[in-house]
Amino acid sequence: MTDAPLIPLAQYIIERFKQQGVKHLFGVPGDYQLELLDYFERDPDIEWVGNANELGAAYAADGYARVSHGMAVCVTTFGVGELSALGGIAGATAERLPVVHLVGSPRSPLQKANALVHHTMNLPGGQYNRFYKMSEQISAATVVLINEPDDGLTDAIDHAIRTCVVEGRPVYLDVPLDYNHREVSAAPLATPLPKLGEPKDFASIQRTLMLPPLDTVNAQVTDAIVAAFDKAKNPVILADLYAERYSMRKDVRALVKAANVRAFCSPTSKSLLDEQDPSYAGAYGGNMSVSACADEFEAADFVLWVGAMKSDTNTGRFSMRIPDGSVEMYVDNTKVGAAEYPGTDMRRIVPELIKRLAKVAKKDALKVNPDASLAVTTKAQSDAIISQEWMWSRFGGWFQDTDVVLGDMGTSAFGMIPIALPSNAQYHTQCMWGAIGWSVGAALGASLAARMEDPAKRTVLFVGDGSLQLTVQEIGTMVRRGLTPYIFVINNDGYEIERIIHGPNMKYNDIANWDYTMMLPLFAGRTGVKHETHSVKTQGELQALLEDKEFAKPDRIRVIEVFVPRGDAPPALARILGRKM
Ligand SMILES: Cc1ncc(C[n+]2csc(CCOP(=O)(O)OP(=O)(O)O)c2C)c(N)n1
Ligand SMILES: [Mg+2]
Repeated sequence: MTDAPLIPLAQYIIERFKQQGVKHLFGVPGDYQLELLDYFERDPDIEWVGNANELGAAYAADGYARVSHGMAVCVTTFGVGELSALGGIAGATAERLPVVHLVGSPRSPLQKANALVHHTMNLPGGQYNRFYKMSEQISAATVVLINEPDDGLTDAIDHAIRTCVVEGRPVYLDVPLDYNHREVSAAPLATPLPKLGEPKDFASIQRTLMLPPLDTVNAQVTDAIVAAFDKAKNPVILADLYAERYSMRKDVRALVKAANVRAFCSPTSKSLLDEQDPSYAGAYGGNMSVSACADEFEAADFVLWVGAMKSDTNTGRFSMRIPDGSVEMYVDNTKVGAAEYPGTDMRRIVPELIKRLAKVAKKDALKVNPDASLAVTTKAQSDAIISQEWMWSRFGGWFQDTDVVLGDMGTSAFGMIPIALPSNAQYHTQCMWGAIGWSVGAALGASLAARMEDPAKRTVLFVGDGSLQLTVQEIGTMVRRGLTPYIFVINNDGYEIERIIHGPNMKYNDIANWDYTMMLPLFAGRTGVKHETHSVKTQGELQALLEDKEFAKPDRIRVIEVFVPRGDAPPALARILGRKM
């Protein structure tokens, strides 16, 4: 151990990031972390993505974590920068995404002297604990290196990163400017930290609580699930958001195959299942669902709910109907009817279930309900205005197999719910936290992560005009990084979803009437970056664009402004609000 080389603390952090597969860092520079950024810039394996503001950086980290199924990093400067990021970090908390919020703070002697430096709030009684205390409320771990013993710095950094990936939630890590250059032992780097999605080791907790060994409990819960499934006449699987977050896409798809039953996703877990497979029965969200999908789900006598997420926006305002005796699976608990098995982990149980359910698989469950058509296939009428219902089903036919699709929180998120995606496409939305504007930053991060996997992957963003205006500047970052997403701006002259909820004619639901066709010329500026803009008002125009083979190639960044009328909303939204559109 003593022979291990010493390395600068900043380099230690970088090595831990790289071990987690991080290749890009989002953020905005500031004088309290410029020297930290030097280490990033010198490292050939990690790239700094300068964002336009910190909120955009936090959203980008969120999108990057979703698509890479790994950790992401948002770097900000003390006070002014970090507070700008907090909305995005809180969103990552609500949505369960592993984001490290790395903050550069003033040099330690200044902090120890409680000096009144810039970016502090100039309040009596201490300057330096205020910001991290704010972050503490939204972080799975808060590590402030100045509060750690000199020989505990690498342990503290490791604690932050381990917590981030094990909990799948954001952590806060504060590094005083001078600490970046402190020499620390590289020895701990030889022991990799867990990766996102690796099951927790509950063994010691079980021992402390004097519970039976986990293997015994897992076996018991597996038996109970198999028995309940076997007894059911019409069981279904509901694959939900936590299964997506814990990288269980392959497992849940295999589970559906093994059980040979109809399977549903939820509004927030779209694309987790193979939506082209005959087993796929739609996105079930209680009253929000297409009626054929709801009818089929509600006729089931047993639901195996994998990775349940019971928020209002995911359950059609708690209107899902789950039969008694159904099963809910989580990474730290399983419920079988009224019985609970704390500590049990779906990541360990599902692989077992795949083997066991295959033996009691249902024989004739895959009769496709002829009324359960998932996309409306009305033909385009060349001069007709574009209605929400027509538009979303039309997009459904345009997606390609490996597309990464994002929908912002306005009408877009609801429009996408019933649209069946290609087998390997990904869909992301932020319905739990529900911050408008999230998708623009997230599309930047998602696009970078998708490009790492396969440069030919398309990123497709649907964002309302109101949402776009919050975070539009990240389109500048996309241009700067040579990314080529499709940005569909749904122009309905304001906050339509709000108008439907309340105040259809109130001025507070109006927004500035931008000319969205000017965005790319503005953001591309004088760079010579290729870009393309379209503005479509009729079904015929949108249809022609979506049929154009050149348009389908993601070889440049594109903005497509789509005009839809005020007062129109996707049927899912009308249903959840209990109103007829
Ligand atoms: C950060 C944030 N601010 C405000 C809101 C409230 N809000 C929810 S949806 C919405 C309007 C979205 O309008 P737009 O993006 O144009 O979508 P549309 O419904 O018109 O398609 C607003 C203001 C929110 N969810 N998040
Ligand atoms: Mg709008």
